[in-house]
Amino acid sequence: MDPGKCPTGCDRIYATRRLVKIIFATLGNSFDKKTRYETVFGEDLSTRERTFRAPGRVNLIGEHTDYNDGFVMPAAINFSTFVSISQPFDSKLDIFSENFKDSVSVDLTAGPRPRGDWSDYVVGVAVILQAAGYTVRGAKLNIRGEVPIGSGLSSSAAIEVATACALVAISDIKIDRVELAKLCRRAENEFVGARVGIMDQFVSLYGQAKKALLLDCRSLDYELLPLSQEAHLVVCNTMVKHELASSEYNQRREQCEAGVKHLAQALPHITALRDVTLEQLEAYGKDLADVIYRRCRHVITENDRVLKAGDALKRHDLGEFGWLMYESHRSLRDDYEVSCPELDIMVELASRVEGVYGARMTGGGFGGCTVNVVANEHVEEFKRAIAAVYEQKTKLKPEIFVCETADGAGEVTSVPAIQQQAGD
Ligand code: GAF
Repeated sequence: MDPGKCPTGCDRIYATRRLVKIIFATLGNSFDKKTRYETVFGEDLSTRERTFRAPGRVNLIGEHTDYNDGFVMPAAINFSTFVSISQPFDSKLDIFSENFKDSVSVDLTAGPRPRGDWSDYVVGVAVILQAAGYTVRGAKLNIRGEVPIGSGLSSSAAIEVATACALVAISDIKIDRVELAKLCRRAENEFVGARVGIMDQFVSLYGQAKKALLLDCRSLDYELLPLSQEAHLVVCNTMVKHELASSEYNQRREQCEAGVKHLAQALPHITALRDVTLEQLEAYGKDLADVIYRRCRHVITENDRVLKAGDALKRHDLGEFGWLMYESHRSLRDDYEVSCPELDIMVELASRVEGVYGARMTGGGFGGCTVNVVANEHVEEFKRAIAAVYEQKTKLKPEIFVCETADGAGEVTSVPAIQQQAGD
């Protein structure tokens, strides 16, 4: 279709839209309080757009192990990001975020640079696809995210993966899901500047409803394990926002690398903490600084817990699974030091409620959510008890919701109405 012609012959309306488009283009990026990109960029593309959805995740166990080549066990959840994309028309990406009521326009041929805001997750994916040798066509993208931001439920992977699915579809790129997960992680590592592992992008692409995904982050072999029907996953948002891209996360990675470097003097075959046993740490880690020793101990013991948790799920042993969750939290709090007082309070309160098998912080830490495994018949009581006492102790009103698991990313026919969120 000729982009200068009105498809329905309504020339006056179309001319007006073109004028609006020119005015907005002149105003640059200050398009506050618009609702969708067609009102911003002046062209109604609703009849020829396609929509892609990618879910956030809750991590059941296996925290800060993915970037140590270790094991994780997340599940995809029914909070997603939706990217609606138009047919390609030139080398520009015109992006509108419904959440931020903000628009960004970049020329893909001009080597876009990070802006330090939400758009980096979108532009970064396009830039990295190009860097990997794929030809990305220009497009208009409308983005709506339901995953609460900064809550440890991986809104970042959801936006990256939904964007990647949309861009490869309209650019006719043939690529498998493993490669897509790796490129999305690379976008976050190299463009956004957070040195995250592969867990979130992988589960956003490979998750399945009613299943936990046990992933070996080195080989990327995975198993989908059925979740018990006797209990629900309940997520409690402390309402303390984490700063994942903050120096703390990257510092933990450096500390793990320092541990590997030291241990490799005695164990030359190791390339990651995944290769080290607790006995080896005890034998060869005596000269490590205490803080590095504890970081290593968390990763080594957490890997072991994930594998045990996988076995427990297979045996339908929720008691053992829950105990491993508490142990994981303790290790994240004391050895890895990525918890915060609010997360600790939330876990402590949960441990006292009848019918709770286990509870722990989920995600990168420093705020965000806990995940709780609660017997079906005790869920309502759990929600009531936690909400009241947590608010009393912290003066923060928590968001508590029963978490439905979901399938991984794919194309959808429409964007659902905004659902209740677990945060902002
Ligand atoms: C964040 C990161 F994105 C993941 O890769 C993972 O490291 C997690 O923190 C901690 O387990 O979600």
